[in-house]
Amino acid sequence: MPPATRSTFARLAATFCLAASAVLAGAPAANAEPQLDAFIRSFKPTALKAGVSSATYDRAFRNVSYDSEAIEKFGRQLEFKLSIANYVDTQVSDTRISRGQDALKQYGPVLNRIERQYGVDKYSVLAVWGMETNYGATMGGHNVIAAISTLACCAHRRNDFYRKELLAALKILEAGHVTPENMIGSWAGAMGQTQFMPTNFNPYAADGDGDGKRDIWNSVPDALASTANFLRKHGWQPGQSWGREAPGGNFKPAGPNGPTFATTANYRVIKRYNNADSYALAVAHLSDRIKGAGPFVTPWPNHSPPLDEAGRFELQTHLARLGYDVGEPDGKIGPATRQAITDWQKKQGLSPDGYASVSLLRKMKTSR
Ligand SMILES: [Ca+2]
Repeated sequence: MPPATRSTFARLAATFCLAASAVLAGAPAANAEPQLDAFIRSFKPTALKAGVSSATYDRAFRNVSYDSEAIEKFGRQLEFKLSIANYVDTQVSDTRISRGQDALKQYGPVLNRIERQYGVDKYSVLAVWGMETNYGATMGGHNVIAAISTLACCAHRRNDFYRKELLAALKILEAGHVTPENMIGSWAGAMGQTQFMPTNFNPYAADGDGDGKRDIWNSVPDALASTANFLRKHGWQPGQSWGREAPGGNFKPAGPNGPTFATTANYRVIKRYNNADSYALAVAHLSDRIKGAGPFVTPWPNHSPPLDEAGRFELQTHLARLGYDVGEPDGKIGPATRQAITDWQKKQGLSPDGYASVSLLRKMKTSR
């Protein structure tokens, strides 16, 4: 998701909806559905005035119902202060590197064409795609119109922001780039393989396969071209790298004892996608790793590597044994497991970052 949304949401820790969702287990509040229906009726004149046809409007909302998960996540999103070392290590996993290399083979000619057209190297384009949606595998699964209209209507704040996004989303449907059913995205409305917010679509989405539509959901060439176009229009310098690990570099994200980096303007362009150094360094490092480079030469100081799947499963089993609610252990670190880790860390007087590391498991195994 592009910057403005992700960083702002991360700061929300609202009590609204938490109590309700705990009681109703995710069911919408009793009056939520009529509230959304009323909103959909009242918003129509605004959409028509903006050039959306009545037919498009009605079709967009035909199968839309209240998205209780969007409301719940809007209220619940917490900021886990994962260190940059932990974040980069977790995100630039061996799986993500090898999938990127597979995608490089599969889409080689397309990537080369996009590199020539936009001047953005193919490894960086692939790395953004890998970070945003695991190369198109995880777009979020929400109907974008449902999620955004629910937030525009019924979230406790930022309704105007979501009204603007809804209008932009309806215009995308009006232009016929995608059908309402295929307009899939995150709970917050970040759409398709590139996770563009609807207002980012018009300026930055591109037609990579030449069929006249900008389909960032179903067309990989369109998604890759859109990412390249986004980076280029935000100032990407063709022929330049993001930077490199260098002793005496200008960027020391883990202090003087960790790896240091000499970054270029392109590193700052990556941050336009998501304004966090952890994200930008993960994209930068992933691009290098897909290209065949090795890990950073200087290790992160006092850093324990993330757990593999078996370790994550074991960690969840221990948390359950200690009385924490992690659901059925599945080897995946979701919100419940992260919350349980954080609670356990607090109880132990450790820094509560929710990071599932090898050393965390070691400590937990010996605790009572
Ligand atoms: Ca297209």
